[in-house]
Amino acid sequence: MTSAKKYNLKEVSGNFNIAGDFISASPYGSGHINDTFAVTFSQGGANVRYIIQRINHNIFKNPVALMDNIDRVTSHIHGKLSSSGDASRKALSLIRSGNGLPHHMDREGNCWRTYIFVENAKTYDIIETPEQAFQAAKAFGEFQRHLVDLPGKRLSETIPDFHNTPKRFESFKNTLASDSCNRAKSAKAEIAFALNHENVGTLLLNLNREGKIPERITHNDTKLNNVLLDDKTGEAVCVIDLDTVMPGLALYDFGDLVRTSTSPAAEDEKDLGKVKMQMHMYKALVQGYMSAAKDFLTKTEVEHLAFGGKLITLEIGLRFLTDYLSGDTYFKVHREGHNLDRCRTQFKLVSLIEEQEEEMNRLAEKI
Ligand code: ADP
Ligand code: GN1
Ligand code: MG
Repeated sequence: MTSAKKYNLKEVSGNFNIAGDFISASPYGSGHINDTFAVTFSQGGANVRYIIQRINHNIFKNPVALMDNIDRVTSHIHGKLSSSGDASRKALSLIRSGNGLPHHMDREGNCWRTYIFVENAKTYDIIETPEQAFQAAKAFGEFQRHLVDLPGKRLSETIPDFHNTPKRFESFKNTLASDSCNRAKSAKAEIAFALNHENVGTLLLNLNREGKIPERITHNDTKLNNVLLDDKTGEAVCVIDLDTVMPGLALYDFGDLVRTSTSPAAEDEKDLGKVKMQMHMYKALVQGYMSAAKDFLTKTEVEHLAFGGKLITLEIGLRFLTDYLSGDTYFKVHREGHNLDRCRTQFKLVSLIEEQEEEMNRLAEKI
């Protein structure tokens, strides 16, 4: 979590078109990348909340291009939702800065943005019910469907090669070769696991090159806690965390749902016995995703749903391992060995997916 004292949130929020008086700001959520604050304003006697975020510009090198992506994507989706009730809950709504931009750049070079706070809904770090899995997968499928006809130029790649697994392997191997923090000795089993799985990284990219899997506009960070579920109905309300919305493969999105919504264990659980690939959750994911995406997915995409889960779980595990070896410079960490713990849960899940991959494939065929 980020200290609210480090930044003057009253001053930052004063740069956005928010009516009323600033009341308070506090760090919010459990994201690994940006600094997120819930900010409360008093408007005509009522307290109204906003989400204000400082974009991590060490990771996102061009926050202005990133905000242009988000502006285009959210406007397009709002256009589609405008006839359907409360659109401001169903897609993120940007509040513009005083000079009409979707962001505010402060004197220190920090790029800030503000969203309407989606109330009466929350994110879950750990999956609890198959209904949640269904809802999350349906929401990300619908998100992809809404963007099939986004007009204008190709979206900017906010992090180039984000899901290029072979490149992730390359950078892992370079980090391992230098072992600048002398940590490789404490991760021998994980390093061996990674090196044994390098061949997994190429299949989808090859299918894409062969024209069997198309490039689409995808979310690319579809972990369970990037979708808000309604407190009362449990239905998915709104897909959030749009920093990585850019050209990608549909299976990356489905894959990250498998990674984060089949196991009842936390991403950083130390007891690996708790990590499970629960088939009933997987089934709910396939049903939810297909309910929204079946009309546009190709046969080859549908045939590789389980593979997408294995690939993305491996890739994120590899990224945690690489960050552990390089001294924890990318993901926020809250304890010693945090990234290594995260890596271990991911690799355990990869093994469990491998054991059940055929059954997972058979299940997807039937839906
Ligand atoms: P990060 O990139 O660091 O993961 P997110 O954009 O996912 O940051 O935001 C972090 C958390 O803040 C989310 O998991 C969610 O709980 C909350 N959040 C983000 N945007 C909103 C919003 N518009 N309304 C309510 N909660 C939000
Ligand atoms: C980060 O931003 P957040 O916390 O939703 C990361 C994802 C990883 C995820 C692992 C931009 O997601 O790629 O899968 O952590 N986001 C970025 O939990 O690197
Ligand atoms: Mg997030």
